[in-house]
Amino acid sequence: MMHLFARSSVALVLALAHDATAQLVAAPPAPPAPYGPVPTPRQLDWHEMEFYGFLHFTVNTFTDKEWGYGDEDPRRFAPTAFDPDQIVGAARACGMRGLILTAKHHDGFCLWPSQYTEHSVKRSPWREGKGDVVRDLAEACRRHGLKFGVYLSPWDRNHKDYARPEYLTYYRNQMRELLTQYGEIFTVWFDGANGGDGYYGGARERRRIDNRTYYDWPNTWQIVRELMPQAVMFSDVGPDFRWVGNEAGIAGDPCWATLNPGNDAPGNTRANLNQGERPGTHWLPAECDVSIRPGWFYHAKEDQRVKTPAQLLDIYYKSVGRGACLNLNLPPDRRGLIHENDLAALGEFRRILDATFATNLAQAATFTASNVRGQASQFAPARVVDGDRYSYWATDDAVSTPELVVELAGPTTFNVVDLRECLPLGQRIEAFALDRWQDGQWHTFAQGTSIGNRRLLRTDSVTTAKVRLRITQAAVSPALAEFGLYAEPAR
Ligand code: FUL
Repeated sequence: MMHLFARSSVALVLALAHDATAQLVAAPPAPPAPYGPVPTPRQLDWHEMEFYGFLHFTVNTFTDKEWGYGDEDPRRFAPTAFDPDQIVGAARACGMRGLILTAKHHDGFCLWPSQYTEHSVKRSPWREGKGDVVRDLAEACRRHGLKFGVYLSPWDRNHKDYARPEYLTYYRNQMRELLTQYGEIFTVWFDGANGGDGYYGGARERRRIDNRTYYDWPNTWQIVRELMPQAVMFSDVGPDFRWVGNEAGIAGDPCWATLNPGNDAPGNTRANLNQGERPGTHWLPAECDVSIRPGWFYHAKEDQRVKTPAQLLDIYYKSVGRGACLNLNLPPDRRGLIHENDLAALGEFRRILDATFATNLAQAATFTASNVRGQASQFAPARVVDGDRYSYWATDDAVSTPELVVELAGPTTFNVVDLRECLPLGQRIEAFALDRWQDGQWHTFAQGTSIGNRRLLRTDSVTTAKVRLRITQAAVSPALAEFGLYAEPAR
């Protein structure tokens, strides 16, 4: 993505050379210097995904549990009509750009035929023990153009060696299997949960670990870096993206992409995960994980408790719309399919999002800024509607609180404002206000703080011919990549 960033700037300069109306300066001004910690190329790719899904599927689906004890008979895993294309198709249709499968949840049952344990699909009647859920879903994701990721629970209530050093070798061997046999993996998701008691090879006891030291995370993470360098890793505190601090899908307001993790570890954090921290030592943006149902696994008793399209939209605006990524869990049922009720909610959710974002009502507007960096077209305010998240309106270094007036073709009605910063330059803007022009004066209709990857503000319905964005506080001169006005369809 850094390449893309550089390429688009070069293309722009070349285009300007042929543009007689452009006000060219002798030497085009340099882009603003990046501020604070900035995202790596793999984090930028992840930010671009914005919305992807979780698949919680294992023996729990058949035992009706959320956390299996680890003594489940592998024969319990018996989907009757498993269809990876139906599952991945549902994810794609609702706009997800990837899926993360619980290859192994806390109960230790493996959805792939790991050579390191018999506690897996090898012992399941499903496909006579020859099946591989990880392979089927990885391949279906590729067929449908989605990225594929894995959840490999560090806590293993089945394994006899859990809590001893030997288990770490087992865990890392399994990680290597997943990262070498299934093609590209976009993320590895490290859960911080550990409830202590479990089957543990028949010991049936409580085992405690020190979650700061037991897993030796730096060396486990190094395996992922070596085998899958472009993959991003999740845990409560990264290293690439963080937990948002709740399982309701709601990012803080503000939600900064930076954090001071210190020596926090998964399952043992003091940092402000929900809002992030500013200034922060690390670029560690938030992921909002939430299930479409009350539980993470499928339970028939929750068939009538699927989140409504309105609830899903609210989550979308409070996760993606606060600069985080949304990881929405879709639990396959006992057939091995996404249930009809979930499909119906997702379909309506997507229909509303598509109708909302079909037309940027500011696309044809005239943009006038109080300051443009070096007065160069390269940094002109119209860059905010060129559809390129790596081109941007920027100001001179000395100007950190500029204004942007957006003159629309005529009176226009909208209720969603969409903003984005140019992330390779860091998170720069700290507060902003939005005004509408009415009866010869400006009236403030919305205010906010963090923007980062994306800020969506759902407002009362506004009708006006002129909007003003005021950056009221910024650490350094802002670099705004996108500006949009949208109208949600009438309900
Ligand atoms: C939690 C786990 O304990 C849940 O079972 C689920 O996997 C969720 C995503 O993370 O910590």
